[in-house]
Amino acid sequence: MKKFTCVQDIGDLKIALDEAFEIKKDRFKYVELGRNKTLLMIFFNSSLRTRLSTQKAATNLGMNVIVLDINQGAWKLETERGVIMDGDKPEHILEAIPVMGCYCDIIGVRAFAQFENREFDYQETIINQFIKYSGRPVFSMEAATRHPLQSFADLITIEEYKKTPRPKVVLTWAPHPKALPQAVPNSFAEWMNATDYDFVIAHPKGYELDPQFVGDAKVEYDQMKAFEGADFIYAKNWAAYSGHNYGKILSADREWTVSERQMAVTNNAYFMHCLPVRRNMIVTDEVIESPQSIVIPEAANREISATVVLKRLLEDLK
Ligand code: AN0
Ligand code: CP
Repeated sequence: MKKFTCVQDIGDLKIALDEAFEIKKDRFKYVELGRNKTLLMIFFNSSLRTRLSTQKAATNLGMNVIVLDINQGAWKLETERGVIMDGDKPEHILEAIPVMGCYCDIIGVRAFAQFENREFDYQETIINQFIKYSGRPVFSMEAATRHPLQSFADLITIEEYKKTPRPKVVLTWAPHPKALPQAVPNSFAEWMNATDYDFVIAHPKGYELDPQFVGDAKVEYDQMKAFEGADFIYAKNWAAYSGHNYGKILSADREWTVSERQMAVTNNAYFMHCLPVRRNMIVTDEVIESPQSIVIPEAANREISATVVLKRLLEDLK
């Protein structure tokens, strides 16, 4: 594997899952693979799980790790070409990226959507510059439109907990006080559409995701109807995608907060969320603390998805 930014990069999901379960049984099996190799993790945004699980994954493979928080101690980076740099940004990303490439073998990048310009975000301008100019294999630690390490961990988790070969999986929008990117729901939809699960997306009108991610999924505006008979509920907030509403909050309707009322009509569904989660906005205390909540094993699987991805990138290093 030369890069990891979307579901296509991982190839056959069955093979990827087999590899994940092999690594879960013995996470140090490939500890020799990363000897004297360096992972550089670049964060433009905050993180708890991605930072810790990816660093752990790298050490499982015997790698050295360097972490840089761009907003804490690095020079502020200009990202647009052609700008006269007389403002507050002392360095251009077009120098910074190849320099970063000099000090490592693999680069992970976290760069969220900025919600200023949909085209800039949806063209994946930042991570694509890393791919183009770093000279290193690059993987996404959540970019503007996708969070594939999360979706891979979600898939592993569903495979571990499912009781039928073709479970009903519902991605539901839930309210949140701040505008959040579409990366997690886009990516989750992309990965679910690559399986043969029964996949439904529920959200209020106006929250339609980019059709390229919705694919053939069923879209439901009635949350209770979507939840009927569900085996997995995957909650997430996102801001509007469409047109002039891009990046806006259109609803704060707490009727959409996942509670025992909606869970009661499911097939005793498991509750999932990528975390961090705002309790009693996205999900009630009762549901997230219930035995059906699998948010912690889901987070634990981030180490597994990251180990598989780094292993594959290491195997393809020249
Ligand atoms: C981020 C998001 O919604 O994309 C990261 C989730 C993994 N969440 C927040 O910023 C709260
Ligand atoms: N789920 C996830 O990516 O969490 P962090 O933002 O804490 O890394």
